[in-house]
Formats: sequence, structure tokens, C-alpha cells
Amino acid sequence: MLEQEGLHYNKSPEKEEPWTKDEFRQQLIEVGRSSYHDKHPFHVAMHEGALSQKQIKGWVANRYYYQKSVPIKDAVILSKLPSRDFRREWIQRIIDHDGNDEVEGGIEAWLKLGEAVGLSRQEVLREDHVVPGVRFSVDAYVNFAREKSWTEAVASSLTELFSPILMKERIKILERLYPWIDSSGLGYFRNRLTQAPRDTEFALRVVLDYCQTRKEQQQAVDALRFKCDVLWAQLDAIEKAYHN
Ligand code: AHQ
Repeated sequence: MLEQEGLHYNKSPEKEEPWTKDEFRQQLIEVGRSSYHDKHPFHVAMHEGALSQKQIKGWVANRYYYQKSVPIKDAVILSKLPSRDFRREWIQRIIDHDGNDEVEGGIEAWLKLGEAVGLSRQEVLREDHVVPGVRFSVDAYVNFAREKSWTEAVASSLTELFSPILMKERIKILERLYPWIDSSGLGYFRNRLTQAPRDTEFALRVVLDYCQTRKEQQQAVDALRFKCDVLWAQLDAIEKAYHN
């Protein structure tokens, strides 16, 4: 009917040819290039050295809620993965954050960051400073992992494709422009420099391999865009709560 009238309409993804792996990878990279939170005004201000101690403390206290939720999100994904081999890869993410008898883990390192910026462990653990917008955006991320396909949940973690550059810059900036922060508290970010590339190498490989149809590929791109919104909304809420 529509074609008879010559009206142009978008074919649904089901009917479109899948992207090649390179085209698919480029679609994912493009999401990060346009929407990753390194471009958020709060991060831009941080990298200009313009944040007060109050704003840095607010950011660390609120980001704790994200950090403690990451292993919960990863445990949800772990329960959905299609094979033992995939679980053997993914389980390392949980250990990276929760730690074990050998390593303290990222949550403990984040609490040390809290102490380095002048927050007590108790006020961070009690989530005294966590604002509603942070709680809601982070909970939306965990619920996304619960509700969506395992490939969409894995794809949403691919924001970390763009984090090593941000982490490297952040460590330098915090050391140089925020000398009041005890540098020993930056260990969390230093650990991510090796953990994130290892995580994204696996996540990108399985997303490119297992998203076979154009619809699955588009859902993975949409999942990454959703996660960029999660990170952006977190900073919107922190920026509003801790404006100068
Ligand atoms: O510290 C971060 C972290 O452990 C993770 C896990 C990963 C995921 O599974 O979604 N994403 C992520 C990120 C961390 N730090 C953020 C930052 O800017 O400090 C970046 C964030 C990400 O890029 O998704």
C-alpha cells in the first residue's frame, strides 16, 4: 500500500541486511564518540581543575553507588551467559570489584578513594550523600541487565571501550590539579587501566560474534546508547546537587 503511493518508509531492522563486523564496530564506536560521559560538563570542569573539594567529595560519594552496583549487574549477566567458558571470563569482573582472599577489589579501593578526598568509610557505605538521580540511573542499569538479552546487557558494558583514555587523563589531572587528594587513593583508577581493556576485548568480541541479525546489532547499539545515558544522567544529578 505505502509503496504503491510511493511513500518512503523505514524498513524495520528485521528486513535489513546485517552490518559487516567492521560496520557494526564502527556503529558502536560512533555512540561513544558522540555520547560518552567524558564530554559531560562535570568531567570537563574536573579536567580543568575547576571542581571544589565539596564537588569532588560529592562525586566520589555518589559514584560509590555505581561501583557497588557494577558487580551486582555483572552477577545478573553471569547468570544469563550461554556457556561455561563465557562465565569463566565474566566472573573475573565480579572479583575485580568485590575482591577475594588475594585482592581487596575495586569497592575497597573506592572506599580508600573516599578517605583520600576526606569522606569517612561509614558515610560512604551508608550512602549518606547519594542523590535520587544517581540511585535511579544506576538502578536502571542493573534492571536493564535483568530485563534484556544477554547480548544487550554485555553490549551496555562497552562504554568501557572509551574509559582507558579518560582514566589516564583523570589520574594525571587529579594528581596535578587536586594536590589535596592523597595520591594513594587513586589506586582504583590505576587498576581500571588494565582491567577495562581486558573486559572490553572479550565483550566486544562476543557482541560482534553473537549479534547476527541487523535487529540484534541495532539492539546492541541501542544498549550502548542507553548506558551512555546512564553515565550522563549520573553526572547531571551530581552536578545539580553539588553546583558551585
Ligand atoms: O570504574 C568503572 C567500572 O568498573 C566499570 C564497569 C563497566 C561496566 O560494566 O559498565 N563500566 C565501568 C565504568 C567505570 N568507571 C567509569 C568512570 O568514568 O570512572 C566509566 C565506566 C564506563 O565507562 O562504563
